[in-house]
Amino acid sequence: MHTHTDRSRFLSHPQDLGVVAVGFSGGQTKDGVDAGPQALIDAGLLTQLRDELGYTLHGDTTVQKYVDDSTAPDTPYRNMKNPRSVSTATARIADQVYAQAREGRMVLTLGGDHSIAIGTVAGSAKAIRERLGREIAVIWVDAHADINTPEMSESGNIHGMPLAFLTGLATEENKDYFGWLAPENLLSLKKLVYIGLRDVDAAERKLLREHGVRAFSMFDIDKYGIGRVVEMALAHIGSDTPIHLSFDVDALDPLWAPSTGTPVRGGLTLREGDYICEALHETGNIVAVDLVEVNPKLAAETELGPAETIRAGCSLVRCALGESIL
Ligand SMILES: [Mn+2]
Repeated sequence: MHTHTDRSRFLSHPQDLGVVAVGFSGGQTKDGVDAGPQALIDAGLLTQLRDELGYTLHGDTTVQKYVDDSTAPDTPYRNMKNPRSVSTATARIADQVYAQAREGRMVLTLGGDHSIAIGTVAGSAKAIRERLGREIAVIWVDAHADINTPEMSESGNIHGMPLAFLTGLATEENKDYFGWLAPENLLSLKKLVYIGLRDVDAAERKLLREHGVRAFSMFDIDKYGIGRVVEMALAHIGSDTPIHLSFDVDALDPLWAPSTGTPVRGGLTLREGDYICEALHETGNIVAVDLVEVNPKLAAETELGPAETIRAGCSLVRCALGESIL
């Protein structure tokens, strides 16, 4: 039996967990990532959080589908694919995350592709600003930087763009295309830290350099070790800052998480991933956790592929929410 610590700097009800289960795949083009949350739930994740970590669960008990019932055709706009349905879904997700977070609860969002973070981070930022008058920091654990502006993007897939919208590098007036994002809830580029990068587009690299965004690539993890990297990441955002952890399962090496849309070799070991989550939990500063890009339909031919990926995903979430070895 492991119990999570109730010590939380920013949550009034840290033992209460608001669950948002997002069956959404419109931010990219591969089938199956919308089945990620159900696969995690079927593997017992929510039961484990309730029975082993002692959380009281709120929010979704079944996965929401975010079907776009608009009759307008979802044609590309500014190079974005499915812009209308992603904008509509993420606006709803922002409201759901906000509804849980304003109660002072920890929020867990299960994706879904990483475009959904446009909603989760916006919802967290709004709730924390209103409740505490503070800005959040985002720790983005990922193989990719996901900070393409629509015009920079080579693929047009919005799951490669969430941080451009969230930080205001990409702006849009039209409410049907992310214009609903409120300027006061945007994330400061100084409060964004990456861990695990290894596949960064040239234009993104230039942008990260220009803006001095703190990023720890796999090179840094090899050089300093994961312990020191997390320490430096936390030092950068400051010890008195609410943390939203957005964990893309593709940050893990495909050995541990093959069932994901854009796997890249040379990634984190499962232990390094778990360590990041454990160490962030230890700060008592986490206010929200996303786990995204688990796609049980991919690497299915390897038989263990989906099962291993789901198992890894469950482990990451439990560690972020307080599971410890001893
Ligand atoms: Mn990502």
